[in-house]
Amino acid sequence: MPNKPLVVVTRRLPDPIETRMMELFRTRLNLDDKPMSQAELIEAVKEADVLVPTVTDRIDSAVLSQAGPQLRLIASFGTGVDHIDLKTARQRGITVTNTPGVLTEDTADMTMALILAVSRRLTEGERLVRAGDWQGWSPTAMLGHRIWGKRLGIIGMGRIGSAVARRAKGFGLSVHYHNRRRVHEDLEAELEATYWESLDQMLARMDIVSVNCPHTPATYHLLSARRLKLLRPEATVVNTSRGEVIDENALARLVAAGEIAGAGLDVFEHEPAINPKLLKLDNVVLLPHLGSATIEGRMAMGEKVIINIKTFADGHTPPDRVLEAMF
Ligand code: 8YV
Repeated sequence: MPNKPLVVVTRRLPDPIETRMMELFRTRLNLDDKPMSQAELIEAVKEADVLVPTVTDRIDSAVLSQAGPQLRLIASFGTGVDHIDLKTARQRGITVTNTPGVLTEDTADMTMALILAVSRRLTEGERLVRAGDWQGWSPTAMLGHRIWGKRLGIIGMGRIGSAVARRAKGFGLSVHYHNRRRVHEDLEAELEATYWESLDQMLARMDIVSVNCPHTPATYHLLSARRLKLLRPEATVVNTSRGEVIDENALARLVAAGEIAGAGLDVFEHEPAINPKLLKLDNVVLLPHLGSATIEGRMAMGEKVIINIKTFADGHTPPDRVLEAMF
């Protein structure tokens, strides 16, 4: 890897990050911020020493198989790596890094925001006011549900799941979780969290379910139609992870049928396309993948990308190297 590698950045990043990249590397920016097509990505990997993609790029085997031998690093801007074919990258000797840790708190905040928005009908109320349809306060109007004292089931007790649990305790929720592995007993004690080895059993008992696990082949449609049917009709579902973890069609169907009380979604199966069935539902809150969208978060993600590239270019193992076994 040359000391000043050719770095291709697929989307616009915060100005200070792009400027620093220009100082450190031979950097090719995407100033008009248009998502790159698969053909453009293939052109990029033929030349780049380092590719800096985001969640909007699909770095699949068709792209990677066209990469020139100079492509040594994919320094992704984001934590999830489901848009990158890790196996093919490994086979081709390409290192992959991500930006974990720096978007934990923001994503956990967004999870709580969705829980509150769905339970207390925030966006419905906002729509009413903006439409000029509010007739004034009434004792029985727009009643939602109290969250204090309810049960929250967290699917995926990693960094973000734990950060959600800490917040949830403050809101008086009792915390339950399902995870591939039970977390350390000290963490479980700190979070006062109840572990369910069986996801099915947990789902049937929760008031609110939050998806906080990564999307992998093992978690694709983890909330399948069958599992969603296990939820109680008062239950709500929020997702700040990846749309693919939930069978979106089944969710829309069950919410429409009143078999699930509502949902809060920041992520979708076919982003940016939104399932039209979801758009029709008042008790579903839809956000445009805002989980980590803070200025502070984006800056920290960019810093991590730079550190990963610089460390790698200097001949060392980058701090946020992604291994297939982690996902
Ligand atoms: C990021 C995310 O904005 O980091 C992730 O995994 O889902 C988002 O919050 C996006 O991935 C950036 O590429």
